[in-house]
Amino acid sequence: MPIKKSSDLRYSEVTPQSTYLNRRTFLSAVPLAGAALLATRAKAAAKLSAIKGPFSTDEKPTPYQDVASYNNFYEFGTGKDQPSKNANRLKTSPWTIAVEGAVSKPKVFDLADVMKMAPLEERIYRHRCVEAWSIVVPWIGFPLNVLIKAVEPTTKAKFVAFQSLYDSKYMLSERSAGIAFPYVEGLRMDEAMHPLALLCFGMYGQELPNQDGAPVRLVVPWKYGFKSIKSIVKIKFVEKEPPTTWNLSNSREYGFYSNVNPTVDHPRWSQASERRLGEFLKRKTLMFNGYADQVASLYTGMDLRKYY
Ligand SMILES: Nc1nc2c(c(=O)[nH]1)N[C@H]1C(S)=C(S)[C@@H](COP(=O)(O)O)O[C@H]1N2
Ligand SMILES: [Mo]
Repeated sequence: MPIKKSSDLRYSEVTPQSTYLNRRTFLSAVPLAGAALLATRAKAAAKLSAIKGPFSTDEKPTPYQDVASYNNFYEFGTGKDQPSKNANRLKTSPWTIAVEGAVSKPKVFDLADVMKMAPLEERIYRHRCVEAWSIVVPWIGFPLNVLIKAVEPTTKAKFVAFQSLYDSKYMLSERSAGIAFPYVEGLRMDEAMHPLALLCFGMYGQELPNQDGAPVRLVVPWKYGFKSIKSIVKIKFVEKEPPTTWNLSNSREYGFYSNVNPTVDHPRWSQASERRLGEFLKRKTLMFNGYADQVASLYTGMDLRKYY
């Protein structure tokens, strides 16, 4: 028997009409349900004020709608449209970040205390995914080095390892996502201390929406997007280069450094150009995503083909 394509199915065959009618009655009879939903949305969009920070590009920010609906956040789905549909399951408060390892002052911080460590800045950064799309986002946060200095790393701290929240109750299984969880990332100590590396709590004048990594994420603008780990719960200072999720998943395609580099192609596609979300024509990808003046010196003497 030929299998019907879903587009051939009429609505009445998918949902029995009685259910459909009941649902309509339910919705109109219980306006409070709608009000509660709106309240949740309003909370997710709480305002976050910030002073203007350094390093902002004068390029036009990508429309908020694109940045909040075209995402990579595999814990909530592997399709770009899925995180914005599923990440409302994430409970972002209370939230703590455990900072540990090679530091004199390890501590489990409440997010609110971290957010008070320095004035919040708005920084408009370019952000480029390894999949050759890019966005321009007015992020809100402060340099990651503020938090690092507060815990006083010891001489053994050569790298920083980051870990995202993972809860199998409402996130994808490793099997369905195709990557290992919890999501982990890492930076060399000098990269993490670089003033461009942002500990980020918001965007477009508001708290981060869950799909963009609420309540706290990294933004490392000279590296491919996957280094910018979302929904961070743990930061550990270590002596050796820590494992990173995409390198674990496919080490030939994704290295530890992952600096944006138009001259080193991904094994399956060119990295020479990119498509800015909301635009039609492709644009050239810039070395270190346009931040070479700031960060190139971190890599002098390194073969960036070998350390991709
Ligand atoms: N925890 C977690 N962090 C993550 C990811 C993820 O799947 N899980 N995806 C990464 C990738 S591949 C990209 S491109 C950026 C996307 O950030 P955005 O959705 O805010 O644009 O988040 C990065 N951080
Ligand atoms: Mo990405």
